[in-house]
Parts: sequence; structure tokens; C-alpha cells
Amino acid sequence: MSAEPAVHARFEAAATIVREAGRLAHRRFGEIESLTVDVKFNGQDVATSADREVEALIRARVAAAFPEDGVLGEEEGLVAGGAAFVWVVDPIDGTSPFLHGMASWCVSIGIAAGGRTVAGYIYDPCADELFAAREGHGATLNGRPIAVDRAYDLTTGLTGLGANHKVPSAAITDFATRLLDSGGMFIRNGSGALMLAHVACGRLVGYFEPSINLWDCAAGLCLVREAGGWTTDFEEDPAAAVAGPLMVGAPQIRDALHALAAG
Ligand code: LIP
Repeated sequence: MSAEPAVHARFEAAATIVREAGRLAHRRFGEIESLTVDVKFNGQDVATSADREVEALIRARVAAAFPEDGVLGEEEGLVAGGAAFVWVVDPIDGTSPFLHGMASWCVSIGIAAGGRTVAGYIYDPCADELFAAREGHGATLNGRPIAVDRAYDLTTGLTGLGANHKVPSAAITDFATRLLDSGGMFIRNGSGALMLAHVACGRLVGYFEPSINLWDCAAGLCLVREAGGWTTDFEEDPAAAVAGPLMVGAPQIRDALHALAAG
């Protein structure tokens, strides 16, 4: 029996859940001074009480609507379900910009089945931009179809770069140096999910991160694929949930981006 109706039901429900989560996160964005902050990997990798509150809301809404589904969230990890579907959640992607009062953050919700993200939403409440994708049905921004850029190359377009302290700094600086030396330019906004959404709608020509988590990129992978872009292989099984390198982009820059990353 086709899984289409089950995917469709979850895709429809997730649209409401991601917006409600985004409204809550945006309220907390206005109350930063009241948040509690816990250090994770280091001082650049933290979780706020808003991250945990938003994830709890999403988990509650998923449990109410699809009690048999699993959820993998950045803050509470994997709660496996009995069904074929696992929701992959980053309640606030871009926690560092969020905590420092900058608008480059979002709520990211992916829906995985059979080890692949088959639908996803990335909601940017500050810009009120809702990116959505469902496998085989394309990608949209606020309901209008989107596609990766087809005109720019690495020397004329902007390339997103993910950076954190989970890899040696040379993994980031060497790539940035090669990109600059080739005539290109990078941007890092602190939210991998949001930069993947910007690739899907053609604002960025590509994205590279030496080590990104599944909850950061699950929804964005579905968005980029459905918007006509390519992605490097990434373990999307929520049960594995490993961090790893990721490249995505528009077709015309695939070889050049691989060459830059290879060094
Ligand atoms: C962030 C990612 C970003 C990565 C940061 C951080 P968070 O997610 O979106 O790509 O470079 O280190 O992990 O922690 O803000 O949800």
C-alpha cells in the first residue's frame, strides 16, 4: 500500500506545528535576557531554555497527532516510535545568533521514512518565510515554487559555509582560503538549516559544512533535492544520527565545489 497518504497527513500537520513552534520561539527571542543557557560542546555550542521549550512543544504536538511516530530532537535525542516515520527536529537552528539577538535562526522539522527525509519544513519567523518540501512534489517558499540558482558559479555567487569547533579549524579556513583564492566568497550565518533553505531558493549557489548534525540538515536536504539541487551522501537514518561533512548546491557548481572541498 502506498505510503503517500501517510506522508501527506504528516506533511499537512507539520505545517501547523512548525508555525506554532516558530511563534513560541519568536516570543522567546524577545525575552533573551530571561533565558537560561547551558553550555554543550563549548561556549559556542549552547542550548537555551527556549530550545528545550520549543522542542517540547513539537514533541507534544507530534505525540498527539501521530503517537506511533518517533522523534529525534537536538535537545532530547531519539525517542523511537513503532511506526515507519521519525520526525527530525531542530527547535532553534542558529541558537548562537538567536542568543545574541540576531535574526539568522529558524525552526527545522524533517520527516523521515526508510532512512530518508521525505518531507520537511524550515520556518524563519523573523522573516516570516516558510520553506517546505515533500519528496516528489517540489519545494516552496510561502507556497510559491522555488528552485536552486542556475546562473551563478562559485566566482559570481555566494557560498554558504558552516563552521564550528567540532572539526579542526583548518577544515574550515583551508576551504575558505581556496574559495577566496578562486574568486568566490562565503557567508556563515550560524544556521545550517537556513543556509540550506537559501540554496533551495537560489539565494546561495552552494553550501559546505565539514561537520553538521542530522537535525540541522534533514529538512534542508529534502528542500535542496526537491528544488533541483544535489547533495553529497549523508546518513539520514535517525537511528544513526551521526554528524558528518555535507555539500549541496546547484548543478553548475558541483564539480568546482567538490574540487575546492578536496583541496
Ligand atoms: C548550528 C548549525 C550550524 C553549525 C553550528 C550549529 P544549532 O545548529 O545549524 O550549521 O555550524 O555549529 O550546530 O546548534 O544552532 O542548532
